[in-house]
Amino acid sequence: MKKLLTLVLALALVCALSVASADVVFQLAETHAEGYPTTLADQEFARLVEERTEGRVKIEVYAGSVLADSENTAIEMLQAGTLGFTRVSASPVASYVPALNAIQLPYLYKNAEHEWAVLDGEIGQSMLDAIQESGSGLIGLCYYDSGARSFYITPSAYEKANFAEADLSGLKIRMQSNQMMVRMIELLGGTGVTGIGANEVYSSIQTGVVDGAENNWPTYQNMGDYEAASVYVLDYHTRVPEILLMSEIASMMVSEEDLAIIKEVAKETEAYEKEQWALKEASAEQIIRDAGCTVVELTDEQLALYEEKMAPLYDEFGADYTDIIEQIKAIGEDF
Ligand code: BDP
Repeated sequence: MKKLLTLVLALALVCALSVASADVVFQLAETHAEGYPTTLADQEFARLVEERTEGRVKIEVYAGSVLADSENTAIEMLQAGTLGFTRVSASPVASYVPALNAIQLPYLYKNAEHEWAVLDGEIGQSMLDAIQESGSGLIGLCYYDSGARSFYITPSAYEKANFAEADLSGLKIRMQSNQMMVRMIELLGGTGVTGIGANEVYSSIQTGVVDGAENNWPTYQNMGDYEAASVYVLDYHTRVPEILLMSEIASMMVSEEDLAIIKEVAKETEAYEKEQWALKEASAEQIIRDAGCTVVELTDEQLALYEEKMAPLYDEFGADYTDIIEQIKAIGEDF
């Protein structure tokens, strides 16, 4: 009887242990607010991971920069293994994996279709692989749409500069934390200011720390920046995708089978995010136009000036990736 009891107890312990070790709970840090396309996609990713791993892997999504005050902090937490996942812009990731600059050079893509043909093709996959192989401690899971970025400034800054000539002399513009982006604004005559999170841009414009920033319609609207800088100059300089990242340390805490599920499920959520993106892009533009902001459309000749002035970035940041850049341009011939 005693033997039987011991056996039953031992079995119960093994079961409890295996249940406990099978259940891993990770956190995912997101900069954007609840309801933003990337947040919705993170949540869909978390839901599918839990469903497909039958509860072995759980992911809790924290929106609104709650877990990390900047995307760089989130990336460093992933490297340290104190955070499992984050959704960030590819721009700060390039500071850790420079090859990523090759897919976010200015005027690289003809349109969104061209960009997605690249991201969903061999080049996109090779960039995700490069993140993992770079020794950065990061795993790139998939891309999300982030449209095109353009400059926005206060009315007085708009008067001060000459946007028709792509001359931003005298302007201080908040840029993402990426040397290439800082250099981009210098090529237009302005000064790039980094170290300001996307959620701090509004107050930085209001207090005069910067004259403006640059972003897509949804972030310009959702962060409320259009209320502080009401002139949006549509130069569409870059298309910088979003990236969903996993910590390499976290990846060691799940089975190979579950890691494969995580990677597969992430890719599946791209389509969902793109749908949400299209809806948000349209509604954000509507809100901004209805608010009476000045939306400046540039002529093809004016756009060509921006492209020309920013062209040195191809040599300065793309010299090691000329093959990839040429391939991207070649893919563009179909669009
Ligand atoms: C937005 C991206 C977000 C970045 C932000 C930025 O979605 O990840 O934090 O730009 O400019 O478009 O920092």
